[in-house]
Amino acid sequence: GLGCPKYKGMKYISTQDADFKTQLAALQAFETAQDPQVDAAVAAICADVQQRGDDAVIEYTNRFDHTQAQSMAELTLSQADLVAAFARLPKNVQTALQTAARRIESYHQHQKQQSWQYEDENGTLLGQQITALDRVGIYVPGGKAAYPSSVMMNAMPAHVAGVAEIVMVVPMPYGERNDIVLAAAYVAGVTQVFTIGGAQAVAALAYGTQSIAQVDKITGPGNAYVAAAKRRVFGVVGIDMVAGPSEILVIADGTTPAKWVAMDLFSQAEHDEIAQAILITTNADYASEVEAQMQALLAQMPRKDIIEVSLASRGAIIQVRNLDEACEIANYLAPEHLELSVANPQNWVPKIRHAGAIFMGQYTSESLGDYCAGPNHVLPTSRTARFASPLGVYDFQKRSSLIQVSAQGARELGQIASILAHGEGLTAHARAAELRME
Ligand code: HSO
Ligand code: ZN
Repeated sequence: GLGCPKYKGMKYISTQDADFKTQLAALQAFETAQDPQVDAAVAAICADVQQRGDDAVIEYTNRFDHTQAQSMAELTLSQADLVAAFARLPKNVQTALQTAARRIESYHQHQKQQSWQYEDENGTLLGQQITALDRVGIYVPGGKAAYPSSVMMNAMPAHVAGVAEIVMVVPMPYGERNDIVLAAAYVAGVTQVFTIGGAQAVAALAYGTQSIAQVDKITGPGNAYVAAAKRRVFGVVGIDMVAGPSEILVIADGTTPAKWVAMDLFSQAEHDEIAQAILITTNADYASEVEAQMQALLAQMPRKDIIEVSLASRGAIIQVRNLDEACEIANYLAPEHLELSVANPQNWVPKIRHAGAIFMGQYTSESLGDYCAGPNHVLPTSRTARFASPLGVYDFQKRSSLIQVSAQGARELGQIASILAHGEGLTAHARAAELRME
């Protein structure tokens, strides 16, 4: 209102509080309710696209994205369009994109799984063959939420896995194109682009249309409609995780300049009003310093309104007695991003079991990981780091089991299989094994 945002502060809790556990549990709560109206709308769109293909996609695109396309060709970009978008960018942006792409690529090269085989004692060959998916779809949101960095983070692991066709869909409301997004697609190896979005784009990728060949998996963030559509088509195609709001947890021992930590908390809070930023510290004076810095810095932030709501509603400062306690809380919260902003992070990292990405030491701002350090920024949120991992090359590879039984193996394994098959009353199974023993 008056141009001077009031810093409302974060919740302050301590492991010494009698109701600490309740307070900690309350931090995780956020509105996840799936809207039945969204679901119903998405169901109708998916069914329509499945039935009418291109015509339905064009109609929904014109209606929701305010375009006047007559054919899918008008909603299709060529490789030349991507190259042209890249060429229009300032030199420093081109170089930054290329350098980031190269770093992300080399990191992901390390994730490639290899096929393997071994021979057992009766001469049977056993193994696992790794293959890349043939064709994947990458959803990129339109408008303000279109992050070129996310284009690279989704496309690059597919590219490194060896996926032959990487199809990007990105809505272009009013036909406005985002050059950095298209340039990021270019440097990350995207092979085809359709300027469509929403549930209709997800359905088109999942079922295929006259102009869009069906994909095998769809990844990438999107709004409630996109998330609902991905859930709906799961099973027809693979999907990645359905991501929640961004989270950062900073464990600080007071050795990192308070201003740096304050800005790191802001950096994730600025994503969303329901993003979560938490500071855990052993040092109460330091906590006050970080708060004073946040208070001083907030007014300069263009997204101060978002930051303020995020910090006031979901943020917290947690006072702990020691770093062991801090690590326990981190494991319980299983944050998307964890900064170990402490003097000897290597001593503490073995104690962390649940976190999407761990940023070690005072120079490692989480934001470097968002853009160019190398690891993926698509990470498990909402405590799913207890069982899930960053998006990676392995999400675009699959495994086939290999079995080649020798004559001796057929006799030895046949005996076992025959007994178990008869036990299940499956005579053909038993006979198939027995025939090879004779
Ligand atoms: N921190 C976000 C990714 C991102 N940040 C994109 C900036 N641009 C993922 O949680
Ligand atoms: Zn970010």
